[in-house]
Amino acid sequence: MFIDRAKIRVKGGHGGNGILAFRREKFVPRGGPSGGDGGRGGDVWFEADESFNTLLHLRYNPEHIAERGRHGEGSNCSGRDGADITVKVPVGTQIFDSSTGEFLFDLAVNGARWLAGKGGRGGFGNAHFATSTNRAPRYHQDGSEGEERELQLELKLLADVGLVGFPNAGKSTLISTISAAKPKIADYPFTTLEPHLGVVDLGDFRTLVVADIPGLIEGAHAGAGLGDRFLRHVERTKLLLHLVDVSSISGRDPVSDYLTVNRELKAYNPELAQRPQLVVATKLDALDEPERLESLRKQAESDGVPFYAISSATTKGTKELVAAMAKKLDELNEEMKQPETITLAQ
Ligand SMILES: Nc1nc2c(ncn2[C@@H]2O[C@H](COP(=O)(O)OP(=O)(O)OP(=O)(O)O)[C@@H](O)[C@H]2O)c(=O)[nH]1
Ligand SMILES: [Mg+2]
Repeated sequence: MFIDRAKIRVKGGHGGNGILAFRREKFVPRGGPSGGDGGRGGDVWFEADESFNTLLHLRYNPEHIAERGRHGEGSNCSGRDGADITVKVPVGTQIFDSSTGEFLFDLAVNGARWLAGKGGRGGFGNAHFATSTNRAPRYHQDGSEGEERELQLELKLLADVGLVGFPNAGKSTLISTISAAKPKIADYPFTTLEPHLGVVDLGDFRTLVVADIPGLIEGAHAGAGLGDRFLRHVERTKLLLHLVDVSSISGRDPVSDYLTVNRELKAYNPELAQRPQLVVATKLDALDEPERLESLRKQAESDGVPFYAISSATTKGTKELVAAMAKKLDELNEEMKQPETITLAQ
């Protein structure tokens, strides 16, 4: 099951108490204070780990409390520190304060770590307070509470390219031909129920990551079909491939499908509708009315969007498409480097 939201509570370990003790030993009269300090409570850390791809493991395990520090002991022995714990999350997980909604951290790179709940400080034992004027202090300090927080975690997959389109447009079939990903493919709508990623090998040790998400239909922004919540997973992509089925058997109108999906993108997030797109006509092998293809091409032209036509079944045009994606991404990366075009990330 793909879970991309989870609410959890974290708490750093309680600090151990310092204690009150005096050295008592034969032939050592008034041995002096010897109460040790308490140990520090353990911290709770988050770590981005690429071997995870959902937040499911946190759904049923919503509390993470680090170990408490041990109390100090006599003979000036400090208590042991509590062990830290690390909560592993998929790369791309964002952390928010669940009560205020405040954004706290983005675990966007594999191995990134964030301190979510700091352990409490250990208290000082009475030995700590001995001074020249007060050689036998009779006080000691308790350890402090660990930091406690309720957090909302949201996974937003990280990919370079996002696939959008109607159900059955051929999104999963395309990702299975250009990458090693093996998604479920079938001729009924909503075959894909959860997003997944495919890595496309461009040669020369270059790769690009493509995200396949469930199809969109008219009214997705109002919850129709699977709704539009999966669009969050293409929000961080730089480029959208907008796939439109032009085959005659689909019985659909390519131009109206194309316009509908764009409307849904806009309703979800106007900024996403402005994201660079490549329009891709699919299932060319099953096209027997060329005007279906032409009308879509004209629409893309009038919108000023680059247009491609492919068949994943015969792989016609897929190589050119991959090359075009790579080129467009290079251009976009280049543009991002120009200082005047940098826009502030939200
Ligand atoms: N003839 C032909 N059929 C194709 C081609 N690409 C995909 N199909 C068929 O179209 C149907 C839908 O393909 P999918 O890849 O599952 O479509 P999808 O866009 O991922 O659909 P959802 O996951 O439901 O949103 C399947 O039966 C595929 O075999 C193609 O290039 N040619
Ligand atoms: Mg699919």
